[in-house]
Order: sequence, then C-alpha cells, then structure tokens
Amino acid sequence: MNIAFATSALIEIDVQNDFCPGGSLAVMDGDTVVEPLNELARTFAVAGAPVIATQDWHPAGHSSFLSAGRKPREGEILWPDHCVQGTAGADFHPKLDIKPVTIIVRKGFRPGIDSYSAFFENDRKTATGLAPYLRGLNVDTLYIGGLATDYCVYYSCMDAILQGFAVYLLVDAIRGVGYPENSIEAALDAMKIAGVKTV
Ligand code: VGL
Ligand code: ZN
Repeated sequence: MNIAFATSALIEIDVQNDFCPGGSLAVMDGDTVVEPLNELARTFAVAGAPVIATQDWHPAGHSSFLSAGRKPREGEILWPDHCVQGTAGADFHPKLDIKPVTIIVRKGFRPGIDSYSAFFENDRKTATGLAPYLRGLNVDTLYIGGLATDYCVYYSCMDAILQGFAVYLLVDAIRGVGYPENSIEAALDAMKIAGVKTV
C-alpha cells in the first residue's frame, strides 16, 4: 500500500464490544478487525496522519431498539439493545489501540434517529460534522475498516464517495452482520459500483 499520508485519514468504524463476540449485536469474528486496524493506525500516527474512530452511541430506549416496541418504518431494521451510552457494550474493544486515534465521532445519540454512516444519520440530512472536519485537515482520501460491513461500514463508504472523497475499503479489517441474507455481498457489490476501491 502506497499511502499519501499528507492527504489521507484512517476511519475505524464501530469497533465496540457489542459488535464483537459476546456482545449483544455480535458480528461473527468481529474482533478480528482489531489487529489489522491497530497496525494501520500506528502507521498513520507515525506519519502524522489523522485516525478517526466512530462509536455507535445510543441513549437507553433508543428508537432503533426492538425493545422500544415500535413498528419499523418501510425498509427499517430494529436491533437488540446495543451500544448504550456509558455501558461496557458501547466501549471500544479492549484491544483496540486508541492512542493513535485523533478524534472520536459518536453517532446515533438522537433518540428518534438511527445512524449507520459516520457522515449522516439515517434521515440522510443530519450531519455528524465529519466531512467538513476532514476537509479542514486537507484530507481527500479515506481508508475505512471496522464493523459492520453491511451497515455502518457500507453507509460510511457510500457517503464518503458522495462527499467527494476517494475511498479504500480495508477488506481484511471488516466483518459483517449478514442479515438479511446476502447483505454483505450486496453491500460489497454496491460499494464497488459506487467507486470504492479495495485494499
Ligand atoms: C450497526 C446496526 C445497528 C453497525 C450499528 O455498526 O454496523 N449496525 N447499529
Ligand atoms: Zn446502532
């Protein structure tokens, strides 16, 4: 990998306990993204390049939880309670090295809106502020990995392309939910068509 560190950033999506084995919304082998991301994060840090970590950060009783007892809107998926603010499930995986991380972006904290993407919440309008932040750092190229391939990684990559960034998906540092069936394959196909490159 020949990375232009002066104009690149690494984004580590939702490497949190609830998405790892033993968590309430565990992704199969979710913890295997930790080592490759750590290695890359240290490389970025040494080069003085920004490393962004995102955190799914829901208030208790969030509207995306099945336990809220709400009928899902068209195309919406409700989830088991996960990544509740301040709980161990919302913490980063204990082996994730956060020393190289330069900013943590929390999302999904508005009670009524779910948020998969690191850039925009699921209403597709409410911004997290990440795009202007990255532009302010003169970043035009993103290396993205983490959890989950078919949700937060997918929406983050697609929004990054829409925001005009070049996007490299770290294929050895992503794992997916796989629900509904073929969602991982569909996400990978759609990202490829959108212009996301794989490394
Ligand atoms: C995620 C489902 C619900 C993710 C977050 O990080 O991919 N998936 N909340
Ligand atoms: Zn969530």
